[in-house]
Amino acid sequence: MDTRLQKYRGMIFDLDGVLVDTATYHYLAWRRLARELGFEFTEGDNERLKGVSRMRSLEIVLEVGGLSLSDAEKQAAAAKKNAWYVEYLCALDERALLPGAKDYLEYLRQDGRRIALGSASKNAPLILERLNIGRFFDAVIDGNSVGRAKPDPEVFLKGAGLVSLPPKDCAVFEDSRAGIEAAKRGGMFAVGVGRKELLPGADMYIASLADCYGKQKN
Ligand code: B16
Ligand code: MG
Repeated sequence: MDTRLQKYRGMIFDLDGVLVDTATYHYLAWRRLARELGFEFTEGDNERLKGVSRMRSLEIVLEVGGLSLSDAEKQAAAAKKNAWYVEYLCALDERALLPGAKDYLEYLRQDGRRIALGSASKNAPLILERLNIGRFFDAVIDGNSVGRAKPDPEVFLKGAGLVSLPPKDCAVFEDSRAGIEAAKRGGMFAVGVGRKELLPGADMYIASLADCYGKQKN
């Protein structure tokens, strides 16, 4: 087992990119919107949207297309994209869980750790239900419950508060730069899920939660 994680009593997980791969569905919906607006949106462009709120994502998409919309048009475009995204989410099931996610959550529960979700997504409750993993979480903080987006630490500080632990006793698992920055600003241990070059500033790096689980078993 990795001794660096053993001492944290609270584990806070980002959702998209850590527990589940929904980036593909976000991509399909943003690309559909871009095409309707008359431009192409590539998978490379989509990388810029990871961990970013829905409205900020729309601004990035519009920047790629060189378009500007009024506030009312932006609201309508974001709602349209979300309706398509939610439609795609209906195809989601446990197979979309990333390697090690369910095993590691099960291990942590049995070990008596407190577990929170800290996601920017307003669709987090639906995704947890589709993946059948809601029972693992003592607290769920998502895009519906925070006012300030990552890299503001609000989402993780609320998570620590809801599991009644000080930030220094919590480890955060994140796949986005903004999320790593939020965890550090909140005074937590930051585990980068992904490559060090893409996620500067984390305290340790893993390729997926399978790395933690494998080490826990040995
Ligand atoms: P929604 P996370 C984030 O989730 C996604 O990474 C990001 O691409 C998305 O724009 C954001 O949620 C908002 O999602 O439109 O469903 O509210 O990584 O913070 O779990
Ligand atoms: Mg993420």
